[in-house]
Amino acid sequence: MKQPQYIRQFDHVGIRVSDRQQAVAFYEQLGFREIRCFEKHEANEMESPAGVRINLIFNATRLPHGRNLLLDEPIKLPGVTHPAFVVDDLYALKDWLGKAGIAITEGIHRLGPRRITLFIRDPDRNVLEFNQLLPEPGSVSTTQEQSLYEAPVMKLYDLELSGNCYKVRLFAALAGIELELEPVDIPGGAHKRSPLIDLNPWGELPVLVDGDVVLRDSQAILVYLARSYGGNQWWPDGAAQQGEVMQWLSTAANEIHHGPNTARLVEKFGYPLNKAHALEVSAQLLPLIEQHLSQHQWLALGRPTIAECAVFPSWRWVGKGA
Ligand SMILES: N[C@@H](CCC(=O)N[C@@H](CS)C(=O)NCC(=O)O)C(=O)O
Repeated sequence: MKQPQYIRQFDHVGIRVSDRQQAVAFYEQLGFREIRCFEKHEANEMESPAGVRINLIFNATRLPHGRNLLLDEPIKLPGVTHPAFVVDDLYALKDWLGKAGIAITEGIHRLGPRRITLFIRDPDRNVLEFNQLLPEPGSVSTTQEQSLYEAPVMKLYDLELSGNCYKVRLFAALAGIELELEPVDIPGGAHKRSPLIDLNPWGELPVLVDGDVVLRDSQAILVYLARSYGGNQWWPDGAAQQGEVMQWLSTAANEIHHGPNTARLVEKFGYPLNKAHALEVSAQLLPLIEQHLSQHQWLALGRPTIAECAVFPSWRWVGKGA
């Protein structure tokens, strides 16, 4: 049976934080003002000039390496992941965030037909989403309004059968990163002509375009996506940890590329490459990976990272001729 009251609006969202002073200062910067304290509940209430309310709850334990338990861990726990606010001008907010030194962790992207969006983190790595709602398509009158519909979506120049492109698609899918795929006709040589060759003079895929950022090389793209949008469970902060993941990215770009990848290119696509050498490299490489995986559940850091995304696509078709 349906309950008789319809829910009219949100009253507030509760956000748990670990350092009261730091958190209040951060949310004040965003325009909220403390209007009430609930000392018994270790919480306050803050309100924006437009009457949007949040409650900060001051009893969090800060996790090491600035991780967010709901979003930055490989095992996804149930819970409310983030509040999403509405502003009038998302680009003005973006400019201000840049000046205030607050990192944008995703966006500005178009998200569905209704809104453009960007994401930031608070000092406890709680995710905050900001949206500008798009006018109804029929009601758009000015060129400024029109341009909102052209908000850049991150684009991957892609070939479905390419293992290097697959690495990026796999990671984006795992980390929930929205990518627009732009298929490129490699057999027709589109990657050696303008506009692709202007984006990547190497004449190779994948290529990622995210606003002003243009990147070639699947490993570089994995690092960029993980660092910008994936959270540090995928690409850690510590030097030793980065080194541990990097070993596998290099293995992917070197031994895997010259071994199993090259053998596949000859076998499946008839590339005029040295298959005997590729098999020799593979014969040295594959037992090393097998041995590593017989002693470790994951390639690096005891958890899934972008190392898996770099290595798995080739591993998947070894011996399968796929
Ligand atoms: N190091 C690059 C290698 C990229 C690469 O070899 N891409 C292939 C597709 S998987 C390509 O574009 N080849 C161009 C060609 O065959 O002409 C990466 O990891 O992305």
